Amino acid sequence: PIKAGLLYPKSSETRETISLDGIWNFVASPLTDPLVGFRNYWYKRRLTAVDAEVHFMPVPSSYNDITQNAAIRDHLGIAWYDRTFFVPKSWRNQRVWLRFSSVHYAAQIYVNGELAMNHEVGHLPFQKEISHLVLFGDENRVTVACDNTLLSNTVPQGTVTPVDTDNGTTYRQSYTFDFFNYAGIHRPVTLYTTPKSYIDDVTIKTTLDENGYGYVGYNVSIISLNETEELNVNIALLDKDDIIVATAEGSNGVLNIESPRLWWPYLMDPEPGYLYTLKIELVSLNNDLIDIYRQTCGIRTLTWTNTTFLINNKPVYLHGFGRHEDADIRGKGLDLPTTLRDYNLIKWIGANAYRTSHYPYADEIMDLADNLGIMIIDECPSVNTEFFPSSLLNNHLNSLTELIARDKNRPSVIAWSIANEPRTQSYEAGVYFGKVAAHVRSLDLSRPITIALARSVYEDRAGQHLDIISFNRYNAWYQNGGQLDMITKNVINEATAWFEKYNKPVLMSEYGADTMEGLHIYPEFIWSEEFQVTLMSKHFEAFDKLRAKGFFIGEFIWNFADFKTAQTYTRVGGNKKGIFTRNRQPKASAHHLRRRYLKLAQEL
Ligand code: GCB
Repeated sequence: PIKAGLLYPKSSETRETISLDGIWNFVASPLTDPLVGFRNYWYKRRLTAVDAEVHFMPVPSSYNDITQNAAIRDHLGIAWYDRTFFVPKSWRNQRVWLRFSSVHYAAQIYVNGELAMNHEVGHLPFQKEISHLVLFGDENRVTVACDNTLLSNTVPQGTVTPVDTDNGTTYRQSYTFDFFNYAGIHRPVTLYTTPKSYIDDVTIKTTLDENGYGYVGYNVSIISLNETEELNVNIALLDKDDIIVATAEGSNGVLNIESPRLWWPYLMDPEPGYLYTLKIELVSLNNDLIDIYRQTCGIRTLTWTNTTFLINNKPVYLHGFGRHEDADIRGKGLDLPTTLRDYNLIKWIGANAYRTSHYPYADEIMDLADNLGIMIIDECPSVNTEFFPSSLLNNHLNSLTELIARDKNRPSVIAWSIANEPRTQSYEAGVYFGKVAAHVRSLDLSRPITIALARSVYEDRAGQHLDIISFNRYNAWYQNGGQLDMITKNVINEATAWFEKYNKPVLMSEYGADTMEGLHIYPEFIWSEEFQVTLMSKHFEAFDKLRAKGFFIGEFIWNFADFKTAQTYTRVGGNKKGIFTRNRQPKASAHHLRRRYLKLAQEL
């Protein structure tokens, strides 16, 4: 669990950054001797000097699809990475930090052979001061032990079972969630400095009053080198043109802005995603600059009732997708060309929102959502939980603590999704999600909480703890496969039943159909492009009728793009429910969705 801030490393007048992205050495530990690297102290030498096959591996990237070796694709257990780096002599009087923006699933990080930090749960950043471990003005080595094993107490859960193969007994990982368990160093690795006394964290909350005044509340946490040192904090809020619009002193306070430019979602304003910058300066008593950090923020409010979700006091209808971080070759590794292509497609299609199914996405992806005004339902990595041991609860709560620490200042984040499709029918699950929701509320009361629910309305026991009811349902696919005349009424009835049970706003967080690009069958037949299009139309009909009833707040098609899954006979090269192919080209459904989303946008 983290106790400190998770501010993104940025260069400034007082801070330097060095990227450690690039080509690293990589060794997959044999499953027959998974602990060999620890027993033989691989972290005390260069990996090129150990007795194992070394591959070159790109960082950031998943390691699975880089080689021609199925054993690396399907690797289970520890994988080792290392590289060397220089620490400039000039950094001697600074604190030196190392940040991993995510390693999946668990990681141990060694610097020059000494353990620097541990982290568990993928898709979330972790960082540690390593000043005491590095050689200044000299070469250093970082070694990563990355473990992708998923068990009953990991988030997400998985099972490892022994199997008898042609080559003897081995172990296999299985999991019930529907995406490939890609692993490796998935996001950037950054070496950076802070001064000895530094800005550790900032929390920003914004509100508006009835006269249109904006208020930016801030709370800065400082770490000082010694307790006797007297420090001041100077704050300035800058608009997009770098003009100072308000100033303050002290580590917490409220800035008043007379007529603020509000953060509006995409298509609700000519300039959506308007961001201010909170400039935080840490100064000595005689005003010498010690540290400076710039945090972007958007001025907006979120409110919700039992029927409506409002942004800046205006009701919004959410229309978008569930997505994945997934691309050919790099898997879940951060890929900026794909990221930008995706946002261009999101804008082209006229969506205003998406859910980060089924885990937190990279900082860079979230930054773009802030900038473009795309609303995010921010999901933690809890997907398809089947049973609820107490050791799981702890990891689940930690994942939310870290997610909220990372994303709390993002205007794009409009809700926390605390799970996807957990088995919520048991008494135990009801108690469990009561605890998870209470934990989130203890950290952030400014955003509503949801779960993408999938058990039936009548048996669910988690909805009572939520602010928004999201539900996933595959009419004419997993239920009544192929039967397009069994969609509209079922969707209307189910959404209405959720509302009647819980008296909370309802959104459909998943619906869709696997579709093989280029497969045309008419009349509509499952897997064809025609089938996907008509299945959507039948849902649209239900959504329009539901909106007229007043409690239905959004529609998210599954999925934005095709993505890789584990091998199973129901998946042809992966899940094909994308409206874009894995290569981000439109299926017929994308054009169909675009017509609807652009029409919806006109109503906003
Ligand atoms: C779901 C899951 C999602 C799957 C989807 C499907 O309910 O939430 O992860 O990919 O169904 O296509 O089966």
